[in-house]
Amino acid sequence: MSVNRNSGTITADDTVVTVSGWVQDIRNLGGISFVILRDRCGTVQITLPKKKIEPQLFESLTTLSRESVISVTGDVKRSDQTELGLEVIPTSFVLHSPAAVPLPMGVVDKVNTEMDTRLNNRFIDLRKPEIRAIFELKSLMLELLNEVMTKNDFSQVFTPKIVEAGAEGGSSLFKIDYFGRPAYLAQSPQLYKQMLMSTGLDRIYEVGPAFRAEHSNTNRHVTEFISFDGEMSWISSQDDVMRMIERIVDHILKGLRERGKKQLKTLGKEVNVPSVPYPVLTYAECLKMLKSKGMELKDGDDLGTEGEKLIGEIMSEKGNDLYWIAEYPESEKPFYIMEKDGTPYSFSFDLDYKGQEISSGGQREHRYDKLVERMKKKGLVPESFDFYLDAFKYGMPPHGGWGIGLERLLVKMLDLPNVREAILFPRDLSRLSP
Ligand code: AMO
Repeated sequence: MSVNRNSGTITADDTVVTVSGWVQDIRNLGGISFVILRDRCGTVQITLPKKKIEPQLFESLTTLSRESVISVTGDVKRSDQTELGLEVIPTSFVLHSPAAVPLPMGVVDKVNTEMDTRLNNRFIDLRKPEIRAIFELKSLMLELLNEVMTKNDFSQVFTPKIVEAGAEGGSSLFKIDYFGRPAYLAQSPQLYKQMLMSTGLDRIYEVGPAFRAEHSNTNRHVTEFISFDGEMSWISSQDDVMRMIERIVDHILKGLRERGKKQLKTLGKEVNVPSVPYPVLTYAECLKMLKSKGMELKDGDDLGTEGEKLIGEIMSEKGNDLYWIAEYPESEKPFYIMEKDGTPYSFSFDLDYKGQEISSGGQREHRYDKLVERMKKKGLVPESFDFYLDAFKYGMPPHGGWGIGLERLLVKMLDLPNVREAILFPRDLSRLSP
């Protein structure tokens, strides 16, 4: 009787095993041939000494196309030549699915395949252990996130992704036809998470897709990403929200470092865990820092990608990977952010990680009249937001919250060059398939 084993989990105590996987490679050396079989756990060598194997079996196994899916049953033998110290001498095999020739791209070839080719053939790209490791870490990240949110008394919620009004500016809305009425794909759960603050669900979080019609192709923007949003009531200031985010990010980074060791090793990466609290820069300080580096911005200007990068460099020289940029001009921030009365600034923040914004948030305007005033100031028509504004008319606690781009957090942590690396099937200006 054979036992089923994953390729990396065969032990010297096994005598007869069945291993299943993809044919990664076949080497024919005359008197002896090798089939390298790969699965989720690693690779195993199937060794075929020509004289000792039944000719039909030898012929069928050694002429398989690469990436075909098979199960092999055979005897486990010790071997000094393999990483595992073991090999399998086959007695039978089943071909589940032959792979067509040629492959659209290689799995183990040492050539650097273009990102477009990789994404066009993502099912093959994901057969590479170092690519799969990214998604195993993303899954671990979710586990850690749920853990830390539960520990801090947050309830997980799900809000609609088909909506009547957008919260983050008109230009990035995707319009859809909802039974003849115009509707949009949600850019963020912003309006709903705030409405929930009026219900007594004091602390909520959501992990879900967010849609943005981004009109440019950059390495940090996609049109669909996973947004990790939180909202909390009864805050005294935006500082309460910032401390909460630090607790969450710290738990995630530490957890990934501890529990993601195997995947990090596969990727050849280490996770640096900065100490909390993270340093705070105000927007005004950032302008001065940029000026000292020759980048002249006017008060009220967006820091932009270049500005963010430059500040990232300055902070990294000081050993700070993660840092806050707080008190943005209110003109730069959406209507729902609270103004810092008597100044042109706001109670807002961004969390930047190695020169890239990974989160933004702040204290919200919970006073109905002020909120309506701010909407008008931003050129919005308050009547279009009645469903939202109603929640502010009948008792709304002071509150604040954040949105974290989950993929941006992951790629920055792993120093990956593109947000698409952390998305299985990315969507962007030019990509709608696969
Ligand atoms: P914001 O628009 O800054 O804020 O988005 C929050 C975070 O989401 C990520 N992000 C993106 N990631 C990939 N591709 C994109 N096109 C993209 N756009 C945004 C970023 C960003 O920091 N409602 C507010 C949050 C709040 O105040 O609670 C919001 O959505 O990491």
